[in-house]
Amino acid sequence: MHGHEKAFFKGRIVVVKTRLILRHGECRRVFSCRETSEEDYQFRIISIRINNTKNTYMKKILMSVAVIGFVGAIAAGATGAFFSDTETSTGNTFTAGAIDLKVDSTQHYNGSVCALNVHGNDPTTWSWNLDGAGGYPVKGTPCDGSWTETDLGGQHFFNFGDIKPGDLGENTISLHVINNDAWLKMGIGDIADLENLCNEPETTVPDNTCGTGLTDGELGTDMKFRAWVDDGATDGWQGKDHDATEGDNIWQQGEIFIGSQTDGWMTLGALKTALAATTWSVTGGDTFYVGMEWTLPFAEGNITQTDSLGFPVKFEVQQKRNNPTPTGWGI
Ligand SMILES: [Ca+2]
Ligand SMILES: [Ca+2]
Ligand SMILES: [Ca+2]
Ligand SMILES: [Ca+2]
Repeated sequence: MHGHEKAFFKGRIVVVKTRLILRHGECRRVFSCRETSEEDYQFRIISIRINNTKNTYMKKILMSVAVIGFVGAIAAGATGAFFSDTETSTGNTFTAGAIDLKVDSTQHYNGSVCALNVHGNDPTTWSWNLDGAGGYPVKGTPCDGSWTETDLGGQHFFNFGDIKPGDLGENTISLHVINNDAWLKMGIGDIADLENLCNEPETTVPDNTCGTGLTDGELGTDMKFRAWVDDGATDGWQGKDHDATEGDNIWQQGEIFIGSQTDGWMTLGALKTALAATTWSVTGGDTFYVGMEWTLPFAEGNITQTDSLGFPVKFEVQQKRNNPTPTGWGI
């Protein structure tokens, strides 16, 4: 212990439990150093020996300890290793559901069906599958009242230019709501019941309304229509595999006519009113069938010659969720 300054320190000055991080090269030999990483040293002050340089050397030591402590504090802050954890939920998205109505139609006329590609190989050709009752329509001639599921554009449910007393037709309309439960309404738009011109047989009847007004024609009163929910022998929609009379173009007992008529037959104007008062509930994904039948009875005569009856057929759906009492229909 020769040369130790005992006037200031009795025995050894021992500084323990002081852990400091220093950059490489700043290690002092008065400390025992242990390499902890490629660049840093972690060490512990083991002892400070004091020789005979008295206060000057003691100050250096204390200064050195102070500097070491300062550097160590910075180093500890820069390389802190707190326990931590991070959790991330990716791909959060709101996507609006769809209420998209698709419509298809199968048309019957005097017992013949407007069918796809019945004759020839053109997959886009629709024609009557057989001669109709009374020889009309003619088998193989074009027709346009049937189509597959689509948004409506230029399709016509009814597009006949030569109907006569005794004619009978029907369209089965399939409605597909993609892909949510919905309220559904069917509507008849503005009706144009036109006279067009009064030919000699009409004036002979006589037809006393031979003007150009929207109600001067007689088909609006003489033609009869009826419509029904074509849900088959079992109420509701089980699919054709389970209820073959669903969407079969035929009214069966138990299928409900629109309106209050026992046999369903009424004028187009009356059907329009009845449909306006009717709202259906449709389950998303189900196919909802409506049958709509028409006839110009034999009893009606010459007063309807050359007359025409024009009208839009409309469908509208509204979402069912959060909408228990649908209002604001556009049709
Ligand atoms: Ca008239
Ligand atoms: Ca059914
Ligand atoms: Ca049916
Ligand atoms: Ca007329």
